[in-house]
Amino acid sequence: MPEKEKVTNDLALLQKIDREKLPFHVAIIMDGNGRWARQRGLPRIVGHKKGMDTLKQIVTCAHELGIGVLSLYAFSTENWKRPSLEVDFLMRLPEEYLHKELDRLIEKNIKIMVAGDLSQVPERTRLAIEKALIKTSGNTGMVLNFAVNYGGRSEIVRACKKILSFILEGRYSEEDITEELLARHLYTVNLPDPDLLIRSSGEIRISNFMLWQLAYTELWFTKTLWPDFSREHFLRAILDYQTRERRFGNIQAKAHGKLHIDEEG
Ligand code: V0D
Repeated sequence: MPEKEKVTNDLALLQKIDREKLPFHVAIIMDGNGRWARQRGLPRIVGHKKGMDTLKQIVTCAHELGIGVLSLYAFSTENWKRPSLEVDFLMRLPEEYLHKELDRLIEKNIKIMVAGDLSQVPERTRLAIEKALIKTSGNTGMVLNFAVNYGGRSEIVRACKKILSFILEGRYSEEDITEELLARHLYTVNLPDPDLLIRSSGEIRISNFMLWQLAYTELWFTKTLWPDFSREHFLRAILDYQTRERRFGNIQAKAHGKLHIDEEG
């Protein structure tokens, strides 16, 4: 599609969006980078690189819209099983991203957070991320939450162990163990649960991402691979979210449109 047409398309969608009903927290599984590359006979790392360009576009779009939290699944605990060259390449991406983007993020008052176990990521990567966490810790605008070496089940196990250690120290008792307490020991501590989860590349599953937090989240799937994902898809996901009635386990509303699969793309 020519650039001009794309922009008019974006504008038409943008005008339809109700600024009063924006999802506060949007989570994204940025899937399909490897497949995008393979379809073009290119090495998988080229797909990841292209995926980073998409990421930058979506961060800008989310910030302009006034999204409160953007959570991104960047690297799962399972991703270590990939070929070591690919893992090495992926582990260089946080540094590359931050080298180019950190000043821009700071200008926009964006706060970076990380969900996941950084103790196992290479030191250079960890130091680059920690520097960004410190530099943006006082920012009060959009939260950019990167899941790195993250697994939903292991996050819950970790929370249980933390709570147990507090109990053994006599700081909590059994009655203190509630859903709210457990939630406060997850990586997402003070963040509200995601309102909308987007997954690209046609896989219709959660893949161990934010298991606890996604309990009542609206789900939106597209067959589009992450490198081809655009502002237009992001806006369409938000528009679709705005047509849904959220029930949070209540009964009054009609059961419709809970799970959406993008038709084309
Ligand atoms: C590859 C497409 C940004 C999906 C986006 C650790 C997969 C590009 C980061 C990043 C990756 C992480 C932490 C942080 C700042 C940036 C990133 C990984 C992969 C794997 F504090 N993009 N990105 N991290 N990709």
